[in-house]
Amino acid sequence: MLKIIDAKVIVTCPGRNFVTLKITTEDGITGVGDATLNGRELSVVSFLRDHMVPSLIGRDAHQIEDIWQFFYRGSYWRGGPVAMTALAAVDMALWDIKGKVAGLPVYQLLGGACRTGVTVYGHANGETIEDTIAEAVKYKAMGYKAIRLQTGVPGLPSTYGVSKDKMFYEPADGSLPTENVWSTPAYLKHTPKLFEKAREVLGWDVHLLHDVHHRLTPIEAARLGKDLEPYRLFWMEDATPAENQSSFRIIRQHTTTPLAIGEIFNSIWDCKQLIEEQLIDYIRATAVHAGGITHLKKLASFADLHHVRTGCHGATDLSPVCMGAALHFDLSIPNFGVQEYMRHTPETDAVFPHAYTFSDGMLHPGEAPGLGVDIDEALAAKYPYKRAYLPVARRLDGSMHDW
Ligand code: CS2
Ligand code: MG
Repeated sequence: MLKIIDAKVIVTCPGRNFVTLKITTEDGITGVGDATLNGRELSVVSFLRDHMVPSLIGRDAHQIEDIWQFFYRGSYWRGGPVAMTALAAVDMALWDIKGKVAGLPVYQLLGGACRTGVTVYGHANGETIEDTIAEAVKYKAMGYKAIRLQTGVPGLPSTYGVSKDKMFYEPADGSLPTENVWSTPAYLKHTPKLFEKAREVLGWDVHLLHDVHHRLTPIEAARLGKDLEPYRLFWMEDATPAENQSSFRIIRQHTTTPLAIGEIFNSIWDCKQLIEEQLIDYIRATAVHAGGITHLKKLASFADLHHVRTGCHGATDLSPVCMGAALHFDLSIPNFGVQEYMRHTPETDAVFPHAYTFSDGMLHPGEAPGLGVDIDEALAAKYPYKRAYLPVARRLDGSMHDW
C-alpha cells in the first residue's frame, strides 16, 4: 500500500494556460499529470478539486487500474471532455509515481521500447503557399521527416492554423473568441495547389500532412482526398466532424488518401465504429483528453487489430507532462504511426523541466524514472491564469460553421 496523502491542482500561464495535478504519497514520492483542456481549463480544475480529489485521498497509488475503474465505471455521469481530462491527470500522475518507485522510465513498465525513437511531425504554416513552403524547408533542415502544411486561403482575411509567430503557434488567441471567416469553395480550390508546389520544392522523401479542422462535409472531404491523391499525403486530418461515425464511410468509398481523426475524442466509444469498420488509418486520441495512459493503451490495442495506427495530438495546449506521457506510450506500442510535435515556448519548458529530447526528426522520452517531466512550482506561480479562447468560424453569409 502506497497511500495517497495529497493531490494539488496547479494552474499556470507561461504564455498559455496549463493545469497540472500533483499527487503526493505517504512516502513523499510525487507524480504529475496534465489536466489542460483548452479554453475550459477552470472547469477541469473545479472537477478535480471539488469532485475527484476528496475520494482520491487515502487510496493506494499502486492501484492504477482500480482507481481508473472507480472513477469511470463507478461514476453515474460517465465520460465527456472535462471528466476524462481530469481522470487522465490522475492516471498519468499514478504512472509517474509507479515509475519512480520502480526506478524505471514508464515505457519500460508498458512493455519496453518497440522502436529507437518517436518520429514526429512539425507544423509549417504561412499566409501564402510560398511562405508555407519556406517554413517547411526550415523544418526539413532541422531534421523533421514529417511536416504538416497549412496555408491562408485567398480572399479570406484569416485562417485557423496559420499563425503570426511561426515556431510557437498558439491556437487560443483571444480573451473572447476571435471570429474567422470560412469559405469551403475557396479552400477546396486552393489546398491542392499547396501540395503540388510542396512536392515540387520539398521532394518525395518527406511525409506531408494536412489538417482540415472538421471544416468539410463528407462528400466535400471525399473530393479533397481525391484531389490530394497525386501528392501522396501521410494523412488528411479531421476531414469532417465525427459524432456520426458512419460519415467516414462516404469519404472512404472515394479516396485512398489516408485519414486521421481523434484529437477531441475522449474514449474508445468515440471511435469504435471508425476503427472496427477500418474507416480511418490513424487515431489521434491522446493521453490527456482520453483518460490517460491506461485507457489509451486499450484503445491502441483495439486499433491494432484493425490496422489502425496512432498519431497522438501534440499541440502546444497539451503540456510537456502530456508530451512525456505520449512519448512513453508511443515508444512502447506496436502500432505507433507518428507523434505531433509543436514546440513549447522557452517559458513553458522552464516551468516543466523534462527528460525528453529531439534529434534527427525523433523525440525520445529519456531514461529518468517515471514520466521524466516535473513542474517548477515556484516558477509556475509567477504566471497567473489568463482567460483565453479558441477562435470560431463563420461562413461568408454570417452563419456559424463547424469547429
Ligand atoms: C490542431 C490544434 O494540432 C492540431 O492538430 O488541430 O491546433 C488544435 O486545434 C488545438 O490543439 C486546439 O486546442
Ligand atoms: Mg488537428
